[in-house]
Formats: sequence, structure tokens, C-alpha cells
Amino acid sequence: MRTLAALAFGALALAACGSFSEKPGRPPVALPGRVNNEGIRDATGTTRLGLELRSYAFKPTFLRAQPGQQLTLDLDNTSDVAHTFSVANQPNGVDVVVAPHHKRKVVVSAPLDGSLVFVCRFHESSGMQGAIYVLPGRPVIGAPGGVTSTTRTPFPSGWGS
Ligand SMILES: [Cu+2]
Repeated sequence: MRTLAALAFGALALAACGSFSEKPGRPPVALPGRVNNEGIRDATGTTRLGLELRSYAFKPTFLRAQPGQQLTLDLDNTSDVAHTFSVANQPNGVDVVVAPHHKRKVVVSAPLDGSLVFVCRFHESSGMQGAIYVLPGRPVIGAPGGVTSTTRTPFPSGWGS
């Protein structure tokens, strides 16, 4: 009976995990070109979240935010190749290289409307791009919010473990 109970609990835990928001679903905004969709995250209630860089996708791929909301992104490259986090539709946008198995931190502001598109410059054509968006279904436009700063501050010890 103990085994059965454990199995039941495991199934419940799996079901609970399945209901989280990072399941790849229909893309909330249409980006030009190929997009490897690793899920949507509602970031409207947070100021900081992790963004995994893998080959060749950002996870999560789409971040929903409030207009102008400032977000600290803990970039975590879990792959064996270098990636970039580069804002595509910003004249003076951020362009950060993250070495294999390294972490970087960027602070961005959500646009007031539309989407802030980010790409990996090395693998954009392979579908490595995503967006911070305000409302689903809105067109991708140049964003007056944009990037406020980037830092090279080391991550707190134990981060990501
Ligand atoms: Cu890349």
C-alpha cells in the first residue's frame, strides 16, 4: 500500500507540474522568422526571474509583463556553446554574451505597448528568439520602454543550485 500511495502522490505531483505556465503553447505574439517556443511565463507579479539559454532556445520564450515594468533577468546558459541575449528592436538595446555554463544578469523594462524582442545573435536563424510582451496578439513594434541597464554583478553564491 505504501508503494501505491507513493505512486499516487507522484502522479499528483506530475499533474501539478503540468499545470504550470511554462508549457509551450500557442505563441502570444507573432515574431518574424522561426521561433523555438519553450513556453510562456507570466511575469506581471515579479521583479526578477530566471531565463535559461539553451541550444537553441530561450526558456521561457515569452514573458508577459505590465507596461513599463522593470524586470531583472538571471540569464543562465546551460548549454555547451555561447549564446547572446540581444534586444532586437531597440536602437541602443542590450547585447550580452553568455559563455557556456555561465550566468549573467540584465535589467530590462517592458515596453509600454507591443513587444520587446530578444534574440541570440548567433542562433537567431535557428529559432533562438523570444519576446517580453504586454498584451497577447499585439503587433511587434519598437518599444519605448526598453533596456535600462546591464550589469556584470556576480550572482549570489548558490544561485541556480
Ligand atoms: Cu545562441
